[in-house]
Amino acid sequence: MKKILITGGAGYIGSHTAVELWNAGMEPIILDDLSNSNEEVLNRLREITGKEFVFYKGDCNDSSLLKKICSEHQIEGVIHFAAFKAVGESTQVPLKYYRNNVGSLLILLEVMKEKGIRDLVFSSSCTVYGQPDILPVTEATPRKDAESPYGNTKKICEDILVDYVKSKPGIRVISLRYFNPVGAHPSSKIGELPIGTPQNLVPFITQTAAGIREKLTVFGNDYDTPDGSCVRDYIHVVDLADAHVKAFQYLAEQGSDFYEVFNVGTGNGNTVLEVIHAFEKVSGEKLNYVIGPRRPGDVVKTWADTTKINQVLGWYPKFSLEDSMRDSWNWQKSLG
Ligand code: GDU
Repeated sequence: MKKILITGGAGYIGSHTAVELWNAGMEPIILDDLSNSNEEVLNRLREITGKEFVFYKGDCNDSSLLKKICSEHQIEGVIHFAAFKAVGESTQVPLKYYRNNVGSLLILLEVMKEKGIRDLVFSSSCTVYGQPDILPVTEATPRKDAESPYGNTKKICEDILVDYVKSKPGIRVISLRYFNPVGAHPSSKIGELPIGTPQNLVPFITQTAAGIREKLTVFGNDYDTPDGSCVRDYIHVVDLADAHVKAFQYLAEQGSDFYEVFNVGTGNGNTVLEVIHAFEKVSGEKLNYVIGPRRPGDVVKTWADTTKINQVLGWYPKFSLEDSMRDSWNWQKSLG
């Protein structure tokens, strides 16, 4: 069985990807420092898959640990999720973000070179597009200056990968530009575990409905959108996880020194108010929300053109926005 190292494999997207890799006949080897997760996730993965995944607790910047993992397992590919992702925090402590997010990629690439590991899937983000001039966003849409150090780390990592592949190191790389991941595993055994007050919309919605937050504030309803609230492309995390499986299957058919980027979204944009209403419909809960001021730095509207990933990887999303809201809500309720 092909062994795939998943850095950040105990995190939100990483844990769901571990399940989908296993379902597709690949064995995930998980490395995570548990800075945004916990060991219970490993138990949950065992409950879902019936398999105890190999787990290393540690930092992806630790090259000796990476080498140790690669000498203990014949790793054939890597998915590099491990990164800090809080946009606001990144503006306060940018060096922490550059060191962790950019530094870990450099170390990982060096270890991959030394150990002869060819395939890498990198977690990028639609944040690299900023507010696009034309919608939907294709992979050819020009990237914009990043709005935050976090966003800049994703852009820089993409640039590093382009330059590195050009130097002909013998590797094959796909960067997946995620739109907004939401939802949880339909088993409700794994999902997003935001630390402190959630910054993202859907965890804030579910925590409000659960009574943990008093009310949700909709950040603006006077934008140039169908109902005035911002538009995003919300992709179910299991569909997103499946895109990583398809990416590996595709990489296996490519020659050396290959680099491609793919958008991963549904191809549909939804407003904040539409998300709230979808949540209310599937949960049967009335959400306490108010309209507040715009959030500085918010992109007004963005959604993906998914033609490339549909045609090239044969990947299509299976879950709807309502499925995502149902699974997010069931996950929230499972937390008690
Ligand atoms: N929103 C609210 N109220 C909230 C939280 C969010 O109205 O309490 C709105 C936002 O204004 C936005 C939408 O909900 O219109 C989605 O907001 P999120 O914070 O969930 O997601 P963003 O699209 O703003 O953020 C995403 C990723 C980040 C980062 C960012 C870059 O989740 O990790 O990549 O894009 O812009």
